[in-house]
Amino acid sequence: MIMAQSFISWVGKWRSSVLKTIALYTAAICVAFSCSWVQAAPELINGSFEEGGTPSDTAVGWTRWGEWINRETDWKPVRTGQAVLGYHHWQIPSEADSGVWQEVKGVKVGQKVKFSIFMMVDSVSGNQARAEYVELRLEYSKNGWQENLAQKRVLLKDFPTDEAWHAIEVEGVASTEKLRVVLSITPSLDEIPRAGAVKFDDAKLELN
Ligand SMILES: [Ca+2]
Repeated sequence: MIMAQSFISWVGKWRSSVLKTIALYTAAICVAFSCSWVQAAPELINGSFEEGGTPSDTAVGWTRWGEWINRETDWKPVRTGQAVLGYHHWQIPSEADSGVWQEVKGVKVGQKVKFSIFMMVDSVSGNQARAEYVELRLEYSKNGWQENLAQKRVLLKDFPTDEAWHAIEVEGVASTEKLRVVLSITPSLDEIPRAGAVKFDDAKLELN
């Protein structure tokens, strides 16, 4: 009888120590992997443009349109890694815009969404024109059409040309579970020659 009781008590202690160990390991894994399954949130693919597509001047995960918005691996400075997205304003032949976009799935309706990217703008001489503006947009699809959820237009005329990276961003509240983040650049519409590059790096999506 005494033996049976001490056996039951031993089993009880063993179980509680096993449970403690499991709890400890779970906590450790949670810390190591930032509880990613708890906070599972969509992230942008290839936000630093490091992974080249085919051709290699495209960036994996990003669809581009228009002229001269290329993934560049020999432009300096980069903000992180080896690659940036570069807009060749001096080579733009028309007034059409250029840009890239990416679809994001798994957003919750009502969630606040922030799309940001770092930008660096070249200075130009007096008889040359910088690109007109950069626009960040959050879009959603409705009946097969793209609609704007939010947009931020940044005029480049007075933007700092201090060879520093500056974050620009757009925020909105999701009305659908699928969004499109869009980076669009509009060239100068002036008569004087287009000049100056615009560089982009480290696109990021934040949700809360
Ligand atoms: Ca990069």
